[in-house]
Amino acid sequence: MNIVEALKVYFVMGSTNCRDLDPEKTLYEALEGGVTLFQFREKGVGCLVGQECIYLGNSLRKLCKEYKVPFIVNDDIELAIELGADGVHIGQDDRDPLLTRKQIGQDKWLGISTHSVEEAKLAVKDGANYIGVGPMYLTKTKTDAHAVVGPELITQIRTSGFRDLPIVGIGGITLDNATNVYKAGANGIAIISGISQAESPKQAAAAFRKIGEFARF
Ligand code: 3NM
Repeated sequence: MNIVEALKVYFVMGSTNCRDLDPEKTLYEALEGGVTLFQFREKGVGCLVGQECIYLGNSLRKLCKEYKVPFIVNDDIELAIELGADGVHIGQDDRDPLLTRKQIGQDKWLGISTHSVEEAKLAVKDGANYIGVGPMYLTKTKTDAHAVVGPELITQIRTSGFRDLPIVGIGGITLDNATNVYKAGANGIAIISGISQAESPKQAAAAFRKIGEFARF
């Protein structure tokens, strides 16, 4: 699958992000609703570790395969390889991008979180296939989130010579503000709580997808 198409509605989730539904059911609903990419991000207080994490990861990976939706793992290269992931996403402080590329190989997608034009430039130099830019808006999900950068930063990156770079906005994205992120120049939106905490993850995912089909830069 083309990465630009895949980024359109990028669902990010781990077991601690889910409320009423279990993670498998939440992802199932999100896939039914039309998310185009999934990132397994098993982080935070009470997250699964070891075999339990691998077990859940395998189950989520299988679900994505059924829906032909690419599967990305956050941060953990060994887990990504174990699960046969389509790519890895790393933050600024997580790990060395060049080493990560070496470990995952040329065929897998490498995503890097960025919070400034400088970080975006560096990520491209380090071989990122796409960058995450955030936080777009205030988020309660990531406790150590960077200060809000807003959709304007995406426009700034685009106009700094990165017209064709695959970019996804992340952080505090809701059905009310998602259009702004696409309009600023993003190829897609990455969402945790807007889908995982929704009363109906399926309906929320479908609504984000609908916005993604119509919003244009
Ligand atoms: N990364 P929600 S913000 C995982 O700014 C993550 O890089 C961010 O969760 C960044 O959609 C964020 O619930 C949390 O706001 C996104």
